[in-house]
Amino acid sequence: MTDSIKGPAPAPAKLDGSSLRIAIVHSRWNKTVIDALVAGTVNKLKETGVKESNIVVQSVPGSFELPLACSKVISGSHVQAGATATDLLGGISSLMSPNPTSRTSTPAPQVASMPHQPFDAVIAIGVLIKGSTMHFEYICESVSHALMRVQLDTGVPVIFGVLTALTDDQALERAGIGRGANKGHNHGEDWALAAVEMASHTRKWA
Ligand code: DLZ
Repeated sequence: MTDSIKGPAPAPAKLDGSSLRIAIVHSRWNKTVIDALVAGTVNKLKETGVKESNIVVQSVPGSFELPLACSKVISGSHVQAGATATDLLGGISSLMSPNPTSRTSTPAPQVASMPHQPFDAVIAIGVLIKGSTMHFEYICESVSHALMRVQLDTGVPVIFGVLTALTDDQALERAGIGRGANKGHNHGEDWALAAVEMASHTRKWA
C-alpha cells in the first residue's frame, strides 16, 4: 500500500508566533476529544513562539455557539471572560469546570486589568459527531458558513477547527487519541500552524 498523499505541506517560511496574540474558542461537547485538540493546539502555538500569556482560551456550550463567540472575542467584548493558556498548566480539565458560569465569571487577572493588542487570529474548535437525526448536518453547515463569515467580516483569520466526524473513532483519530494501533494525528497542531501563518500573512497584507 502507498502512503497517503493527504495533509498540509509545510509553510514556505519558518513560522514565528512570538509577537502574536491568539484566541482559542472551543465547545464543550465531546470533551475527551476537545481536551486533546485544545492541548495539541496550545502546545504547537507555543512551539512557534506564541507566548502563553498571549493565548486566551474561551469555552462555549456547543459548536453552534462558536461563530458568535468568535465574533465577540474578536470585537473584544469577551476578552475578560477567557482563561489564559497559563491556566492550562493546571491541566485542560481546569478549563472544563462542571459549572461553566463560575469559570467564565472569574476573569484571569492579567486579562481583566490590562489593555491588550487585538487578536491576530482565532481558532474555533468543536467536535461534531453524527447521530441518528439531521442535527449534525444542520450544525455542520451553519457553523462552517458562519465561521467563514466572521473572518471575512472582521478581517481576522478564523481557523476552522471543527471536526465533522461520522463516528467516535474518526473523531478520536483526528485528535491523536485513536483506540486502535493507529492513534491518528492531532489536528489541533495543524490549526495552530494555520493560525500563526495566516496571522503573519494578514499583518503583511494590512
Ligand atoms: C445538541 C448537540 C448535539 C446533538 N451534538 C453536538 C455535537 O456533536 N457537537 C457539538 O459541538 N454540539 C452538539 N450539540 C450542541 C449544539 O452545538 C448547541 O450547543 C445546542 O444546540 C444549543 O444551541
